[in-house]
Amino acid sequence: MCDDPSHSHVHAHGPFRNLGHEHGPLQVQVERRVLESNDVEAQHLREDFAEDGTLVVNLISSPGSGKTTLLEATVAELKGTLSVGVIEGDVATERDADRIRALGVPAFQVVTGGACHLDARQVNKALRKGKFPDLDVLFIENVGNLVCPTSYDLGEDFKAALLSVTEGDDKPFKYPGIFSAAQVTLITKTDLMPHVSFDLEAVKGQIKTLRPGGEVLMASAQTGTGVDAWCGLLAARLASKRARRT
Ligand SMILES: Nc1nc2c(ncn2[C@@H]2O[C@H](COP(=O)(O)OP(=O)(O)OP(=O)(O)O)[C@@H](O)[C@H]2O)c(=O)[nH]1
Ligand SMILES: [Mg+2]
Repeated sequence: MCDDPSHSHVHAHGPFRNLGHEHGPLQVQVERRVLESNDVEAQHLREDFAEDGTLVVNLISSPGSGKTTLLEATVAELKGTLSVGVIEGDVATERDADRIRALGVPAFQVVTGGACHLDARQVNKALRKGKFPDLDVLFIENVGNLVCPTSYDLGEDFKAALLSVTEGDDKPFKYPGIFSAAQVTLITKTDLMPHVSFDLEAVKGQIKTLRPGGEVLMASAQTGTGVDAWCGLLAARLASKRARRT
């Protein structure tokens, strides 16, 4: 699992992939250092976000679960009342950032060129290069992957995991790391429920086991159902962050 540094993705994508002794002590040490230095950078970001009173949400899911579509629906709903910005992470293309910018919302695309997650240093750079205005809410759409992004703190207030009904009800059992790290899980594409076999109770039960007290929301960005509850959660979390600041 990726949230154990000794099983980090680094062996697959980092400069150490050819060391030839997977999970050997040297590799474990290197990976631990990578995660430790990411944690330091993330802590700086978290302090800056706290000072600015910006709520930061790290969206994580498999490719195609509906992160950008949910963001489109979310920013359309929030944009009149809150200042919203988006950092997009993808292996290639500016497509997702273009989709957000088309709605008149500032977005900066990080192209990882192969890496399967964003790290705190990339977020810091994106904030500087993106020239965002003062933000109430910053969304970070991570690279589509249920494993790698789990270990990387981006200074966010919370991770939100998305699970679409089309990708199977076994995912919280097979990829427990992200569903235990995420304070909020959004079950997406609920408009497709009548057409797929998806054991909602089993999914909810497993998420509650992995993350007692975590929130599970249902949403269809297509029909708009559940988007208001999601936006309500964001507004409440923003208000409580601001209240803590004062
Ligand atoms: N029926 C239905 N389709 C949806 C919904 N949300 C997203 N989709 C479709 O699912 C596909 C993928 O959606 P995206 O929002 O691009 O998914 P993503 O998670 O951002 O994908 P990556 O950025 O590649 O990881 C698109 O064809 C969307 O139109 C939904 O609520 N209902
Ligand atoms: Mg996307």
